Amino acid sequence: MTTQTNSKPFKRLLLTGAAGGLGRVLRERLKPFTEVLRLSDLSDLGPAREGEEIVQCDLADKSAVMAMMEGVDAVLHFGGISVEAAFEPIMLANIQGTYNLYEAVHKCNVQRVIFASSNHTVGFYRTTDLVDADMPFRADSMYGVSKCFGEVLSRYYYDRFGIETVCLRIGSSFPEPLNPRMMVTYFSYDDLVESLRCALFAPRVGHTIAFGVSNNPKKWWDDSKAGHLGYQGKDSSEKFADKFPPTAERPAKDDPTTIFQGGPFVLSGPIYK
Ligand code: NAI
Ligand code: 15L
Repeated sequence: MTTQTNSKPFKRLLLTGAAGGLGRVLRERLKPFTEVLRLSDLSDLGPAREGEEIVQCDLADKSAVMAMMEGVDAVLHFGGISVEAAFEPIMLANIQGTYNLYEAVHKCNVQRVIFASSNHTVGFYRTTDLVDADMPFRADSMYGVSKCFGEVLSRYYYDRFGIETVCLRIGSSFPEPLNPRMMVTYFSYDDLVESLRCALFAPRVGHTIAFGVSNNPKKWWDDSKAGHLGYQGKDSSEKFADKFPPTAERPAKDDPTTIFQGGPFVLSGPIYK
């Protein structure tokens, strides 16, 4: 005889960046994992729905971030500036904000963080390279540099305090690829949720750097060093191939957005070589 139970694996998960593009997707899709989903953002999140708590706060506000972390079991850190911008706002949201988050995680004894890192930590590798998690950073923008900071900071909190983090270097997570580059970087919402499930429930993750990408035909990233998470992409950009036939207009072969993995992010300044 099986006993029916309503209990969910986590008591309280915290999602930062909950008003953003991915946050709005995850708002519904994380609920099966947790009794309470605490949602946070600088922007308005509307009223709390069933099983939700809302905390509107600026990640750059250390005491507000500390209060937001009370009673949390694990964090999905998606908040911050998600594109290239001036250094000052990136510094406040992504650098100061991520530091504030880890200080709060440490003080509140949270055991695991999933950090929404980015492919732009390695965007100055070439589109002919196959990049793995142990290769040096080659950020393509100040935004990418801020994500490198988050990866290094999370490694520090693991080595010093044993706080586990999965840094998920997300490719392009949108309903569908928006340009030919995204045929390589596409990460479907279903695969995003599956990779988060793996990152939350793997028994031990230590400090893991994983690539967030679907099972697309062409690959720039070797994710084998995150094999212990058990993530297998089920979707593929292949089904969108008709959107970008070989005859479709695309940047020239010698265009920087063709040469470098980061695509348009490499155009945020001059390129040395
Ligand atoms: P988004 O820009 O739509 O959402 C980010 C959210 O963070 C926004 O709702 C914004 O209000 C909030 N935020 C910004 N500054 C804040 C602050 N100082 N305090 C509190 N909240 C703040 O971005 P999206 O696409 O949802 O991405 C979510 C995360 O995933 C970001 O960290 C982004 O860097 C990362 N990512 C996303 C990718 C994608 O393809 N969507 C690719 C790679 C990384
Ligand atoms: C990112 O890091 C951005 O947050 C997202 O908006 C996309 O631009 C994505 O990378 C990408 O590389 O397509």
